[in-house]
Amino acid sequence: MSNHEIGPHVRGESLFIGDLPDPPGLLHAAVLAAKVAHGHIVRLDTTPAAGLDGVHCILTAADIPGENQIGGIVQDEPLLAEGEVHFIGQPIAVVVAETAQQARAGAAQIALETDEIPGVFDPREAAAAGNLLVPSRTLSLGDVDATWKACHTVVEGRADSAGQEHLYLETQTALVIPQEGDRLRILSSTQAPTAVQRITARVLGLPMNAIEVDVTRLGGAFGGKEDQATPWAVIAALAARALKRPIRMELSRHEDMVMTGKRHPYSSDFKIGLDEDGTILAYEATYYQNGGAAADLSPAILERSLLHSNGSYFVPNIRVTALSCRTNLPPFTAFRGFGAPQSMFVLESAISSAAEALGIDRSVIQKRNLLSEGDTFPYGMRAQQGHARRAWSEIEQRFDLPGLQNEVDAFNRNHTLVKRGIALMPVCFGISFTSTFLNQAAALVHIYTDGSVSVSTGAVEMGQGVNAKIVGVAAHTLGILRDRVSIETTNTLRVANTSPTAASSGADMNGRAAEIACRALLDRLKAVAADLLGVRGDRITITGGAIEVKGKAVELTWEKLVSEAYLRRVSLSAQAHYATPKIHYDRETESGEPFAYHVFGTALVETTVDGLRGTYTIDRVRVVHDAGRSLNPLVDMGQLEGGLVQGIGWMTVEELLYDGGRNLTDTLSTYKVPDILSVPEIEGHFLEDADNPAAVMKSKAIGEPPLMYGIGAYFALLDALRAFRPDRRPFFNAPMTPERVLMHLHGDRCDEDEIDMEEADSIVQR
Ligand code: LUZ
Ligand code: MOS
Repeated sequence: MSNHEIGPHVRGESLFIGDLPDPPGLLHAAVLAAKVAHGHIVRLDTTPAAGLDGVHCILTAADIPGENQIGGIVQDEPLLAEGEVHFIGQPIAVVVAETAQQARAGAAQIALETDEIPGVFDPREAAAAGNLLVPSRTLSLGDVDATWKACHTVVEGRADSAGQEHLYLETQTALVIPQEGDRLRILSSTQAPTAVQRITARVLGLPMNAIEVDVTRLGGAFGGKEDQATPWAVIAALAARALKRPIRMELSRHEDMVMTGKRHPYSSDFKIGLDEDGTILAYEATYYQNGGAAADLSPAILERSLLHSNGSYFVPNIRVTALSCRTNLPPFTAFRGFGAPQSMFVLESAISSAAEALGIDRSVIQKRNLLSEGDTFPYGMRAQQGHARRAWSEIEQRFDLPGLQNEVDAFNRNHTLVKRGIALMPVCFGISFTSTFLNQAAALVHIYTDGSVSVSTGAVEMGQGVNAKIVGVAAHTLGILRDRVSIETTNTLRVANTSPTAASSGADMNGRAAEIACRALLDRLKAVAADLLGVRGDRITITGGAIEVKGKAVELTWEKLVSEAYLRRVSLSAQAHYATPKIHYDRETESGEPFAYHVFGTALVETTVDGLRGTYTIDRVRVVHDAGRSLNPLVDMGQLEGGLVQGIGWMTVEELLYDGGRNLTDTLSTYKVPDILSVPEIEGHFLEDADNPAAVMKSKAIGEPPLMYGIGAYFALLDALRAFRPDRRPFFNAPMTPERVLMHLHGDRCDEDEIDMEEADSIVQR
């Protein structure tokens, strides 16, 4: 079975790290984690655990041979706490035992005393106390201050969105096998093999060439394994080094939910100014990002929030400020969308408030302000394709919006206990890592003497289908059938210095690297064929494994050609590197061209709300999405559907709750994700004739953008709520749980307790 085959995968035959047979001598590691959100460690006595059955050793910060530091962007995060703890779930000690059960039992016996210090959990409180993870940043275009007085209507308000648990099916896990000497082989469920390699080397005090990281596949990641797979692999490596035994480290679901970071909650203020007709003249926002106890990827996520503050719209005067606030919660981290969903929710909230104030439909404002070709983004880049408007018009053409609106209005007139709502949600998402240097990838391609092909790249397969896409690119480029190509594990010995598979760009960049390597091989093979056939190389084409001269089939086959090339001592291996061209960004001036291109699309969301129970269904979502020339329409439709449903979950039923620093939703019985029964009818269409010159085989990235269509679910629900209670102002506090629906419809206040709308909101109208 190869790494990209769907049949065996859906039959459950794929091997994840947890499925691999135990190597001889295997031991298991478990961690003792902090039980208070902020405190001084006053006693840490491991002796009660040391004598337990099966326990081999207990490691603390004092046993780290290199640096006790796992921070990536900012070096502010110890692997194991020393002196102080900063969040519940922070690893303090590691117990290694014969079984995972014994290791956990050992951790429970360690005598730990912590003197609690007051913690901070609210990002606005942290900001007020000057507790930021990195300095705040402001992005601006035009002159906001000078524009307010020219506006017909100015609305201010507040919008909050909660965090989100990744809930990848496979929890964080690693298996480390000591090799000769100091060398370690690490099997890790990570999106970032090189980060695991680099941080392990740093913590163990070894050179990177002593560490091999191998990744076969992940059981889901969604950003949760971009930075946060690392500590578990490093902990296992630390134990493997200390004991010279293979070590497994696997978080239980509960440990994973308690200890690992999630999507950042944001609390934001907005101010929007418009003309009478709904044209947005000015927009201002401040985002308070709840960063948790260490920087992790928060600074990059905050940057992406700023770069998506204008959503799919042209906003001529804009000023947005983002603060990454340090709190005593597990460091929040990458999650599909990477800060863009949060800032797009704020703008959509502002648009809703403005629509309310102007007495027009929010879709009028949305449509009027959509980006056109050549419009400037707040960071100075220009919109290169008019696909924001194209996708919106295609929604209008395909789905008869006025007809749907009439149907919904009629339904709402005829029903008192149940109401329907609709909303449109345009998405514009920039493709490329915002840290320019990460936009590079590499591939290593071998053709074996039987004509079969082996491709290694830096891309990690996490269920998103990147291997299926790269097989397609390699087979197409070489002109052979897909079944001749296999994709190998992602391995730091074969492909070095990999960027994380993230930012939706895995197939884009690694596919391009594979394409370049395959072209080099093809050129060498064509030269051999030209010589064999006595024709010029440019007359030869290879398609589906058949060789043709000027379109006519010849005797020579792919297999014979490869074998002949080998006999002539022609290299059948190629390595290639790809660096996304042109992109640049200047953080001093907050301007540049950070993205290779943008992905566009629009969703039309329909919902029905039960006004007695507060429950609702998301009935149907129809999407027109720009996938460029899709590399693999089946995979892309899967990403569209999966991303959409994950976004709907974030906006509706997934409610991450904390009591101080304690996660109250740390089990599957208290944290609800959409199940198959709650999935709406989904109708996805890809824009036709949307070739993208800026990516591999004219495709577009797809991993993240569809998540943001889910934001439409929140506003469709608000639309239905307005049909029940036109007297109540909309509130912007996601997720829109059934409890919040009930509070809005029947509570004393028009919002629920956390936000005082009357104080937070103000409308100035001339
Ligand atoms: N990761 C990252 C990402 O390091 N930089 C990014 O810009 C990004 N964007 C989306 C998802 N992950
Ligand atoms: Mo990501 S949010 O790891 O692309």
